[in-house]
Amino acid sequence: MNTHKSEKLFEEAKKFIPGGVNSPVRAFKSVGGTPRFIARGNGSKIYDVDGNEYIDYIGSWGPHLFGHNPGFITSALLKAFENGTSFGAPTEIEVEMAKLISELVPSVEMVRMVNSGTEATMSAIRAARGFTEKEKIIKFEGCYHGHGDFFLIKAGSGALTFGVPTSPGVTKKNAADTLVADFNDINSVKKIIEENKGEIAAIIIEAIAGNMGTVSASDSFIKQLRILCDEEKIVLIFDEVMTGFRVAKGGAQEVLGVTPDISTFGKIIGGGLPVGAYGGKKEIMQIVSPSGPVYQAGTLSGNPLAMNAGFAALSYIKNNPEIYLELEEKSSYLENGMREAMKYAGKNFWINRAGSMMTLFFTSEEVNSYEAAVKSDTSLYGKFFHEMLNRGVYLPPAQYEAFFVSTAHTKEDLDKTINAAKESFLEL
Ligand code: KE4
Repeated sequence: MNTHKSEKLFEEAKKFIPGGVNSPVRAFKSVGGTPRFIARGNGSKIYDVDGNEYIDYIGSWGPHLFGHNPGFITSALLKAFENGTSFGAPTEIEVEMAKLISELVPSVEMVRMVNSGTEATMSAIRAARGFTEKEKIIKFEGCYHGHGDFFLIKAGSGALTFGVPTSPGVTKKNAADTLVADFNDINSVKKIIEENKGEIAAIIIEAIAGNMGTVSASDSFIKQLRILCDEEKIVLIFDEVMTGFRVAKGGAQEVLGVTPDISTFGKIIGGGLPVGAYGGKKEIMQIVSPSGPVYQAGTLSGNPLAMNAGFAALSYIKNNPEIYLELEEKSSYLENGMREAMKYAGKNFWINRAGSMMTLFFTSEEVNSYEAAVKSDTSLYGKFFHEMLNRGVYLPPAQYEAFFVSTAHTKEDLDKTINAAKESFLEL
């Protein structure tokens, strides 16, 4: 496969951009090789600068539920564009967007738009601290909530991939207020709460985690977590930046049947443009400026371009809820095909799937916790990744990520992927 132009661009990029990329996980560091510089995307495909075509399972790390450049989003964007890009003043589309999010996710009585998932989670924590007048938070090892200082403690995603789950630059004082529990282990949460009685403002969780790879909270764990938060007057925050509108129309909270106090969103709600949001109980959200004293602001928050793209995406979901049946059918077909491919090649790796997000862990043991996830053989993953890439299938360049099926993926794409996996497993 010719990657000459990508190689040249990567050398150039590294002179001016840290690691040559604007987000670490894109650099192929944990799998090695040259990251592909992408020229364009269309439907389920992306094309690199050397003209190579790939079936895309990253989908920009989650936003592209409908694949690249779906017509209904592109046309909404172009129409919005003619009226101007941003005014720094309220617009009607922001009201429509807030109402639609609230309609699709009933626990969200009030919502504030921001520009990234990180902004959403940071702001949700600040609101919870302001509302409870308590300072400490609990997160879970392996969960990733963006790059806010107090989240980069035993974090997942790229932080885990690069072996710096606790990042330099995060002060000890900042880290001291972030307590870390074990995912799916309710006793680890109870222990922390007992040791910090009356001091915990919020617990934030990816209820269906995607950033240690895909690992879902167990039914009993997440239900006990809800009870604990009620008993201890702790704000329960579901980070649905990845799972929101991905695993179901109502997100992880619909799948698990547990209602958080605040939810955070990103990715899909931007229709491919930069957006984040946090929202939940009115009594909590009212505390956010200017209705309350908790300050949070953003120049481009709720900008008309991102709002029109996001509104088109969420309206499509509202008017076509059957897409989740289609996504389930395609994703289970792919999962079963991958299992068949492994059997054919005499391999026995673990797959976790939640709707149209899934992860192939290079371990034979069940993965229902962070400890189990990190037993994966990341170098074997790297070999598999390149075998698939060379066969035109673009998976995440890191073991501790989820990959995504979109409505744009065709049966032909899935069959090609399964065949590529069969051949790739035989090379391991
Ligand atoms: P952003 O700030 O990257 O928009 O969102 C941060 C974030 C928050 N919460 C969850 C559950 C997330 O998955 C993310 C971001 N996800 C990663 C992929 N694992 C983004 C990809 C990247 O870092 O380049």
